Amino acid sequence: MAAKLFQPNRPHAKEISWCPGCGNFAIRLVLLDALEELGFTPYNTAIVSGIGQAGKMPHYINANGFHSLHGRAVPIGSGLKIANPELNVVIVGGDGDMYSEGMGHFVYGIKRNVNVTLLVHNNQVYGLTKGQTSPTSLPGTKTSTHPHGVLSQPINPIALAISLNCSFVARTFIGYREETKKIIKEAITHEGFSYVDIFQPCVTFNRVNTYDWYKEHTKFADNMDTSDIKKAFELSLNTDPYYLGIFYKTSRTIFEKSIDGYIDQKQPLYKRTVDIDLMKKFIEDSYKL
Ligand SMILES: Cc1ncc(C[n+]2csc(CCOP(=O)(O)OP(=O)(O)O)c2C)c(N)n1
Ligand code: SF4
Repeated sequence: MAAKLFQPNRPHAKEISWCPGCGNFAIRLVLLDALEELGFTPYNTAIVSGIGQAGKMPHYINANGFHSLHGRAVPIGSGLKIANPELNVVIVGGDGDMYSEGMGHFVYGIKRNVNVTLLVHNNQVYGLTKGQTSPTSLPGTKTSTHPHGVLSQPINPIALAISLNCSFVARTFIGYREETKKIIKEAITHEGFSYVDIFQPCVTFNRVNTYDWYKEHTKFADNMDTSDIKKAFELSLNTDPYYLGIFYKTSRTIFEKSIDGYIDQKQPLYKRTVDIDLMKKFIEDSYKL
């Protein structure tokens, strides 16, 4: 299906500033289709991003959008969802954005478990700032910051997320569009913090992890038991091939359902009126402490 609802109709919206051949184009199309097939509208959907090439996504989707600060999309998207649980919040970022600048927030997003979806465009390099080493760059890869090859070992975000009992953990490669769409749809409909790492070739700055490389080095795991955390962790450690698919799913109470603000009242925070006098008293009392 070619999604229409989420195609931007703003002036110059067609001027997407990604390099021809960049994997971000296909991720965008798959996401547009997924949102439309789930029956969402631009009004009840919000795309929140950090900084980077992937971070440009809110500009290219006709929905509510927030292009925030480097590494800060998870707390912003989570806050948005807490203020308005009626919104479908999709957070988007790059591997640098999420696993370097945003690593603390990635970990705490998983721990807090707000009902949002996180998509990480993992191209194993910093794209926007012209090819520096990222947390997932492979040892030996020549980058602008490591011209003789990356020295340190890469972060394994899938193993990390599973070890934190993340509510939904998946990895895919954008070369497999239909499978990616299915996984994204399942992540969005899952209740809890759902996380999908998407291998996305950066055709300009990463000459190692190309479309062909990902095809050769990835494989959908057969019959994954998504309830078995130990097995999921074991599969996540494999690097030859890197397994794709949904590794792990678990049902955890979401943050919104465990805070006082929503226990007695279901109305979104943003629709409630603020009692200014009560607020003043609260602030004054807190000064007295
Ligand atoms: C706090 C902060 N540090 C550094 C930068 C510079 N910066 C902007 S984008 C970027 C790299 C983004 O790489 P990645 O998240 O992998 O996304 P990609 O561009 O590859 O999609 C960096 C380092 C910044 N904007 N803010
Ligand atoms: S630099 Fe890389 S990630 Fe950025 S638009 Fe170009 S191909 Fe895509």
